[in-house]
Amino acid sequence: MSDFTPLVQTLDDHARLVENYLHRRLEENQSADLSQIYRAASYSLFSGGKRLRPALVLESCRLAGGAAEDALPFAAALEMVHTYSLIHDDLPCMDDDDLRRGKPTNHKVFGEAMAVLAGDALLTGAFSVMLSGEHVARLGAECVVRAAAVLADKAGMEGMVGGQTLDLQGEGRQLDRAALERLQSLKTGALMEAAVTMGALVGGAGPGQMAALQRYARDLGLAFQIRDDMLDEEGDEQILGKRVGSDSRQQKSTFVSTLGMDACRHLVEELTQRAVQAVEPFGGTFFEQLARYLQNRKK
Ligand code: GRG
Repeated sequence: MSDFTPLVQTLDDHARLVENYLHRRLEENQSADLSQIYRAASYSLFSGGKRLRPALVLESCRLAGGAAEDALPFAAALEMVHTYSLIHDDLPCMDDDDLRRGKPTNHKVFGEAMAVLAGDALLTGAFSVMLSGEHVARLGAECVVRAAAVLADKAGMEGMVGGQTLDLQGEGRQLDRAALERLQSLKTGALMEAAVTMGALVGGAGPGQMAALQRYARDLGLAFQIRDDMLDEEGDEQILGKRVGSDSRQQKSTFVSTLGMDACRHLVEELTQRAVQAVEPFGGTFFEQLARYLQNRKK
């Protein structure tokens, strides 16, 4: 039985760092007459997410030999993009959910139009954060542009948006394993891969480290999504902070509906093992602990 106390402490430390940074950035230039859009965006941004993606950015930077703080704007930007995706995913025209992280979804509080704008503002704001002059002066334009391009690609049509598109198209149809893996590698895996790639770029990773981290992120992302499907079936709504059973209500194929619960458990184990092996040669204790921790997560 592993002791995850040090890992949880590291995740908390990273979350605090990123949240303080986000608070500073959002409060910096706020015009008094625009308080409503700031309130709507902040409501979801500071509603208690696990902050896994920013932690992956910071730790990848560190693994590659950089200072984690140098990657902070990328970690914050990624969390902004992730939050936008959740706000839009919950809208009536998408998954139509009324609960997220134990709180009413953004559109339930601020209305649909403001929720759309809050998502848009977080997406575009992420690029303002990454491309700020101060940050470019510190890291150099080439590094910043390359890392920002990674997020643009992985969040876009050949990334998360593409995954969401396949998800919508798949409603009411039983997808096979290959189709599901493709869909989820885009919808969930793409941002995980963006996280390690941005962090590794800022840290100055060599090709071996970069490839290992990307392999890790792909396997971790898939394991994370399969676990998500399992929790949607057998999770506790109180702990998850969202409704369970939404996939079957919307007639969506999941790894559980395609493979069954037992096969999912084995697959998560296998993917976790593979993820751990990918980073082992680089002394990735944080990465190993995180993969094992997420394997049995309850939220
Ligand atoms: C609307 C463009 C667009 C995309 C939406 C990410 C996404 C695509 C939808 C969210 C719904 C969902 C179940 C996605 C799968 C990925 C996933 C498990 C997201 C939740 O990530 P966590 O658990 O969330 O890290 P927290 O709340 O901890 O930040």
